[in-house]
Amino acid sequence: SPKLDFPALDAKWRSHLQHPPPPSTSEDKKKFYILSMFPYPSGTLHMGHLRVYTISDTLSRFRRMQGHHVLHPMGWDAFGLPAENAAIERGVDARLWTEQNIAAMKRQFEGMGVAFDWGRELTTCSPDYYTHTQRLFLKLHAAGLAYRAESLVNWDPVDQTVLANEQVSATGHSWRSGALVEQKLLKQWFLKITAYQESLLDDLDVLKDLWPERVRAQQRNWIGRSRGAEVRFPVAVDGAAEQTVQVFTTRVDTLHGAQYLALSTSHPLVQRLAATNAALARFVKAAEESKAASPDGKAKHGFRLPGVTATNPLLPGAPPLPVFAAEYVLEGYGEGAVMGVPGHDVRDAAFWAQNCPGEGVKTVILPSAGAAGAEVFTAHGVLSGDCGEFAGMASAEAQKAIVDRLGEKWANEKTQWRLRDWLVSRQRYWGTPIPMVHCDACGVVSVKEEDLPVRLPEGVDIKGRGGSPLAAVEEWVNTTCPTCGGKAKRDTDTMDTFVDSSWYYMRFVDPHNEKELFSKESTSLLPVDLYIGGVEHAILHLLYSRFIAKFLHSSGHWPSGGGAANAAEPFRKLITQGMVHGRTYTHPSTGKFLTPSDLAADGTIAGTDGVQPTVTYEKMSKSKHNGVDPAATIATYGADATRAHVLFQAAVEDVLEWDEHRIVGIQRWFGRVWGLVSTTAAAGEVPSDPDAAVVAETTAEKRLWREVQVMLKEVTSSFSETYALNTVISTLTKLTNTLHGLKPGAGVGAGVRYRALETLVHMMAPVAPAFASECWAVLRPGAAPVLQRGWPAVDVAALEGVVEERVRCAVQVDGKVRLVMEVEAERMAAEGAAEYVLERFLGTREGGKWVGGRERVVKSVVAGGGRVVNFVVGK
Ligand code: ANZ
Ligand code: ZN
Repeated sequence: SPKLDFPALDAKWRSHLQHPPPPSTSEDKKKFYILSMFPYPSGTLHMGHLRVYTISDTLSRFRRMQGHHVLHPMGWDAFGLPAENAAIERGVDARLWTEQNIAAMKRQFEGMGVAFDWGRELTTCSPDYYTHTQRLFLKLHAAGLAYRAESLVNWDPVDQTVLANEQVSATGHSWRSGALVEQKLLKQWFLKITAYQESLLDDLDVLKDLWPERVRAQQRNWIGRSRGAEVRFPVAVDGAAEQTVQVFTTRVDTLHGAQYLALSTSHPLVQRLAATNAALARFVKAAEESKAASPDGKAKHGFRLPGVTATNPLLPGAPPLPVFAAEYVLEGYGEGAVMGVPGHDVRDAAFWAQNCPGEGVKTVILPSAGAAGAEVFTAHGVLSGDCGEFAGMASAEAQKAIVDRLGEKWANEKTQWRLRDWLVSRQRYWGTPIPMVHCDACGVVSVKEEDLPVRLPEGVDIKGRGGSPLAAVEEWVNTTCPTCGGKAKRDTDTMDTFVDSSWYYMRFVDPHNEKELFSKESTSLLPVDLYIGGVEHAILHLLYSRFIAKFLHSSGHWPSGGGAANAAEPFRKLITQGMVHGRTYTHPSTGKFLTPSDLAADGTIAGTDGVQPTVTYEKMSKSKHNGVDPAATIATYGADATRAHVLFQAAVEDVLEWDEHRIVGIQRWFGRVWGLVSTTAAAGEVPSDPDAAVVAETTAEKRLWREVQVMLKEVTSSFSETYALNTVISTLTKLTNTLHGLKPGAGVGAGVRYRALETLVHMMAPVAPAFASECWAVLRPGAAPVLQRGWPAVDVAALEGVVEERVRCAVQVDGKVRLVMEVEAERMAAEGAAEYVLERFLGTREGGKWVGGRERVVKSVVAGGGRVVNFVVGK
């Protein structure tokens, strides 16, 4: 058969593959919206991109063949730091830099054989897009969900500039000036994501079995609902009762065991006392400085507030409790105050042991009534006999009873959330301008919708500008107030790029709409049916998107919200693809990472006498010299083999260890398929009516056709339900081997064999579109291309049709029947049938008696189509 040049095949089929037929608009087609997270235009596609877009392209081709109206768009997450840094460091224009990168990456996409709906392309840094990001901001503002508040930023006192967290070193110094970074209060914009905290948490249930459990758990934690109580403790300073300190606790059932109060170093009481107590002031300062340092040991640092005591409101007559300032109490959570219960909380126990050594520990919760108390028993249980009227109550019951008993004055139930509002102001240049102006007379005023977009000024030299670079662009900053027409100034911050990406998947349904984010009618394409991307976005991007989707639903922009059962969730099914790790060579004794040129041709380390390098697979990085350029792999092996390799090497959610040598396995497979296709065509075996129903006559034909149907069913389910794409490849190679192994006299006629081969090519098409198209053109000259054909339907009759599963086999030893056994028919038709029967026979009493050991069999004969096997035994 003629040899195939795979890169040439890519080129031959490229234009056909890149322009899939436009989705038919017929009503009966079900839509399928498949989306892979859009990339940052860094300029080069890396292995992670190759992997994610291979998955989404394969699945979108499958869905198209299945007859869905497929939406598979692509865009660019194009605002953000790298362009800004290029502008600052190299003086290049951020927009130009971004546009060039986009053009380069588009060319690389073409080489990958992926088909996107380029007609829907969007770029977040384009005014066509960000005008609507600004519109979204105005809508949030009008709904009371965007507000300004003071918040701390990292401030570089030398460069006079705000720094992003990632620009502050581990020791708290500026990456540029080296100055110790200060915290400075700035008024900044927040989006009120907490208004949706309840549904963001509860609707995670809707996503059960659709999103990876790990991602749901991370979101649940991040939102962090804690049900508990607030309890108020009367506090006396130097014997004078003066105020109450409120704590938040999830375990009010342990109140009898409270032995101290602990306050955060920024608690008003601590701050007040520190003003007149130098030692306390030093403790507070040290605690603030150690914030950046490692949290180990921090849990135990405490400072007893002299002369301060607290009374347990439940036990007014009991001895008063000491009060501490403590590092482990967080200022931003609950009340910034904790009731310490050493008997039932691990951190409290450690703190108590360090700060009040030798003092006893109260145990007030027992594992069960009458049981002995355990050391630091943290679970729920039963209240001990020391708990007065509550003794014997279960924790949950006691929590209610104690809050009731304390009454409104001393306690109330309280649900606490960990989620904080979303700080979206960035003191940066390359982002969506915040569409607000500041007027001395009117205050903060929103830009009128009809005046959008607030254009980002371009051609600005932002080199060396501190703070918000936009603040220095005077002709841009100075404007008129939309309300009074007087002089006003624009807000000079830009939005967090996560705002841009929080709604892009909705823009794709109506990307050219100039008037609104998207029309109501176009939302029938929502939600995204399948979203594929990196697990690093498990929290922020996915949570922000869920928030914005819920907002746009409740504000009437997405009226259906995807139907009642969907709860306005933007991404129905989520696949988080694993990372691609590179083959990494290290010197076994020095630990140095080796470059390819450090290795000799035989794989040992060059310049040594045969020292073997250590080989591991690790995250690709320049310093490890283990990066692989997908474009180079594609140029060598072709896009299809590269795609099949990517899919075959690991399950989609697992780490993929990139070992290019293994592509030969895929090449060999393709070669076999090509051999089958070309010999079939050459032998003139193409039936006159290739679409006629398959009629399998012989048992061998029935068996083969049935196997094809079993595989078709499996592959279909892998493409549409389980997403086990690596098993698709192994199933298809298995079928290839079956077809390859068919012997001329095995009872399978040309007709059935042809149809089996054709089904194989069909199933390969989503994975290897160019190669399958070529095979199809050979098998069916003149017919419509395979990618435009429907997905084959499973021949249910063949699947369920009776093919003998088990046959009775007479086992002879030296010509005498010694046992009749039931064996699997399929095994008897395959190679190794005699070994299979012998194995089974030796496991029986007769086998032991008449043969004994395997080594005694000198010859075996399978006869009667597997119904008789004779073993000749040596003397
Ligand atoms: C007494 C107690 C006894 C607690 C016990 C736990 C176990 P979650 O579940 O994360 O919401 N806490 C409250 N505010 C705090 C703060 N600002 N900084 C550090 N810790 C704080 O945690 C709630 C629990 O964390 C609260 O319940 C409180 O300790 C502590 F056997 O109160 B607990
Ligand atoms: Zn005004």
